[in-house]
Order: sequence, then structure tokens, then C-alpha cells
Amino acid sequence: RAVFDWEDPFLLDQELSEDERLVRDTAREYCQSKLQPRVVSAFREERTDREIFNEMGELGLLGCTIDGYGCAGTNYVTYGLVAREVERVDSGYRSMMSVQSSLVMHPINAYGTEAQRQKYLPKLATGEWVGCFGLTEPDAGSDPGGMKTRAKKVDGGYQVNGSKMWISNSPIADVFVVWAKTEDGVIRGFVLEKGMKGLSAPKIEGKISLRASVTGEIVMDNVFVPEENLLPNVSGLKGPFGCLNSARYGIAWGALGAAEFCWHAARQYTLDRKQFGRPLAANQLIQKKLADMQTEISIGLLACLRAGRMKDEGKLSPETISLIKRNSCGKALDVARLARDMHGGNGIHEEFHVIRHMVNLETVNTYEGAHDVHALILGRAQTGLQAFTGA
Ligand code: TGC
Ligand code: FAD
Repeated sequence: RAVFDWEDPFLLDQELSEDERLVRDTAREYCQSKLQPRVVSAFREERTDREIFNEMGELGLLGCTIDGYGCAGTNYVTYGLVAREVERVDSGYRSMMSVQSSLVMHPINAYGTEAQRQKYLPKLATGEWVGCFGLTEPDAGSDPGGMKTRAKKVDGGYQVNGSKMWISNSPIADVFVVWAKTEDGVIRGFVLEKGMKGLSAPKIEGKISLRASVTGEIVMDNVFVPEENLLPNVSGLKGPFGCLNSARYGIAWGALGAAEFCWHAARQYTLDRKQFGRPLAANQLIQKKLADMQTEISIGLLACLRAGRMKDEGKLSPETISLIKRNSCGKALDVARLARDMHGGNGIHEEFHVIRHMVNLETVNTYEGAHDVHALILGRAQTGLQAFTGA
């Protein structure tokens, strides 16, 4: 009889290369020793520890899939494994990392000039600079094509006007990758820098979710952006969506890291806690919940690994990314809610972490394409009928 590993039923660990395991273990060590001890107070006080970017940079975790410019040059499976370890601690910390890597460094690398790469990537890789990505607006979330931000051609560059909403990292950002429509209605990417006249990034206060990761607006009031700060090599919605492809892929891994934490916590808690004279874990209802958690997480991780291999081979379609992003986030949220319930009253206390993961995953299920929006992407892909507009 083959041995059953309850934590890793499909022996996913054995599918990884030695290098992948090494980076995963380094990330795990860092996350457990440096991030886990900070997270409860950071979440309670709605505090973003800026030095986390420097620490991640030192370990080579920022923009790790990029070759050169001080980046580690790993594959995408490794990027996913790191996201899983970071989000095992907190979705907000993974958010900080994935925005910097997939939404700021990636577009500069993929769509920028050599001069832009040289200027921005090394400092973003070390965490000396923090980046943010401005696509969403107050009136354009799921439908970013409806953005109102405008870039008007002027002598030597562009004059940018508009506002972006719900932007991770923006209040502490040095570099702002912003998407705006030019006068011909085409979406273009611009790199704005802290200190540009007319640019501000007020913090959004009062979040009940993702409190360890700062979120803000980007307000652009006649900001002059020099020509050399235009990302020249992409136009149209495929620019921002190309970045979202990588970020959504990482989120699919990350959300399952948060779910794993909740599953393991629920298992241990129900083994330790006795009611009616025996451990909670001795009850059929509890065991069914644990089995459901184990099943969804294990199958979900296999899908992420397969998707990672496909991405590394250049075969991962945006629709498959929608499938895993939607599946991981929805299932992780279910797992976190179950784990919260299984902890009883203790489940609402910060000390047990599960409710923090639960409220964080509400955001993760919404950003980078809401759960139902990914269903519509998949529905369109299999029926040939778009259901976004009703037209
Ligand atoms: P649609 O007609 O589908 O496409 C327009 C053009 O874009 C191309 N395209 C893609 N290209 C590459 N990758 C993808 N995933 C792509 N999806 C679409 C498409 O081929 C087309 O190109 P072209 O050349 O033919 O013009 O556009 P639509 O307006 O109908 O889109 C609808 C929809 C729902 C698919 C899309 O708008 C969508 O995905 N909405 C969700 C918005 C979203 O995800 N926003 C994320 C904001 S960033 C964020 O949340 C960061 S949080 C990060 C953190 O803190 O971790
Ligand atoms: P809406 O688009 O108004 O959607 C509301 C609801 O309606 C959702 O349930 C959605 O599924 C549903 N819906 C929408 N359209 C349809 C339809 N056609 N059919 C059926 N249902 C539909 N954005 C950035 O650009 N950069 C960032 O760094 C960033 N970070 C974020 C950080 C946080 C903490 C949060 C909360 C958001 C962040 N976002 C960011 C924004 C995020 O991407 C958007 O919130 C998300 O895309 C959804 O847009 P919305 O909030 O406008 O919701």
C-alpha cells in the first residue's frame, strides 16, 4: 500500500525541481520568521511596514521572473510557490509583492524602453523604490475600457488628468504605472514618478480587509509626463491585461496558501478542543469539513502547478488563468469561512488568524477580476457569446 501524505495527497512536492524547492523553502523561512510575527499588529493598526519591500528585495523575491537588472530570473512555478508562502501569512503581503513584480516591473520590462528598464528595474528589485499600478477608477472597475483618465499630447510629452481608485501601494509609491486614454481613445501606459506636479495618492482609510497592505487613490491634476515616460511597446487593453495575466496566476497560488493555513489551523484546533467529552475532530461533521478542505486545496494546487508549467512553456491562455484565479479564490474563501466556524468563538479573535484570512480573501476574490467576471470570461470562451453587456 502506498503511503498517504495527508498534507500533500498528490505528492506535489516531488514534482518540483531542487531549485524550486530551495527558493520555496527560503521564502517559507522568511515568511514564518519575519512576516508572521508582525502581521497581527500590522493588521490591527492598519500599518504597512515599508521595509518589507527591502527585505523581499534582499531575498530576490521582487520581479523574480525577470532576467537581468538585478532580478533573480526564476521560472513562473517558483513565482507561484513564493506567492503561496507569502499569502500563507497574509494576502496583503502577497499583494505588496505581486503588484511590485507583476504589475509594475513586468510592464516596464515587457513594454518599456531599455532606458526605462535600466532606470526603474534595479531599484524596484531591491525594494529601494515601491511601485503601484493604476487601472481601476471610481466609475470603471470590472469594465476598465470605460476609464475616464486622459493623456493629452503636449509639447515634449503628455498632460494626464483623471483619478484611479483602490490602488495597492499608491500612498507609499515612488513609481506609478498608470493607464490612460490618449485623444484617439487608445489606452496607453505611462510611468509617473512621486513628486511630479499635480500627482497625489491619498490613502483610503477604513478598510476591514487587507489592512496590512496600504491602498489609495491616484489623483492626477494636469500632470506633465515627459515623452520618455510613455511605455512605447503596447497599446490597447491588452497592455494592462498582459500584466494581470501574471498577477492573477500568482494569486491563484497565493489564495491557496491562505487556505492551507486555515485548513491546518482548523485541523489542529479541532484535534485539541474537546466538547462532549471528546475532540471536536472526532465528529463526522468536522471530518467532512476537513476532507472538503483537503480535497479542494490539493486539487487546486495541482491545477496551479500545471498552469505554472504551461506558463513556463508559453502555453498558458488568459482563460485558463481565469479558471484557476476564480477557483482558488472562491475555494479559499469557502475554506476560510469554514475554518472560522470550526474555531467557534475563538475564530473571531486575531490570535487565531482565520478571520483575518477570511476578510482578506473577500478582497482577493474581488480584485484582479471579480469571481463572476471570470465566470463570464469562461462562459464567453466556451459559448462564443459575451454576457458582459447584454448587447
Ligand atoms: P475584451 O474585448 O475582452 O478585450 C479587449 C482587448 O484586450 C485583449 N485581452 C487580453 N490580452 C491579454 N491578456 C488578457 N487576459 C486579455 N483579455 C483581453 C483582447 O484580446 C482585446 O485585444 P484587441 O487587440 O482585440 O483589442 O475587453 P472587454 O472590455 O470586453 O473586457 C471585459 C473583461 C471583463 C474581460 C475585462 O474587462 C476584465 O477582465 N475585467 C476585470 C478588470 C480587472 O481585472 N481589473 C484588475 C485591476 S488591477 C488589480 O485589481 C490589482 S490588485 C493587485 C493586488 O493588490 O494584488
Ligand atoms: P464592480 O465592477 O462595480 O463590480 C461589482 C459587482 O458586480 C461584482 O460582484 C462583479 O462581479 C459584478 N459585476 C460587474 N460586472 C458584471 C457583469 N457584466 N455581469 C454580472 N456581474 C457583474 N485596481 C487597480 O487598478 N490596481 C490595484 O492595485 C488595485 N488594488 C486593489 C486593492 C484592493 C484592496 C481592492 C479592494 C481593489 C483593488 N483594485 C485595484 C481594484 C479591483 O480590481 C476592483 O475592485 C475590481 O476589479 C472590481 O471592480 P469594482 O470594485 O469597481 O466592482
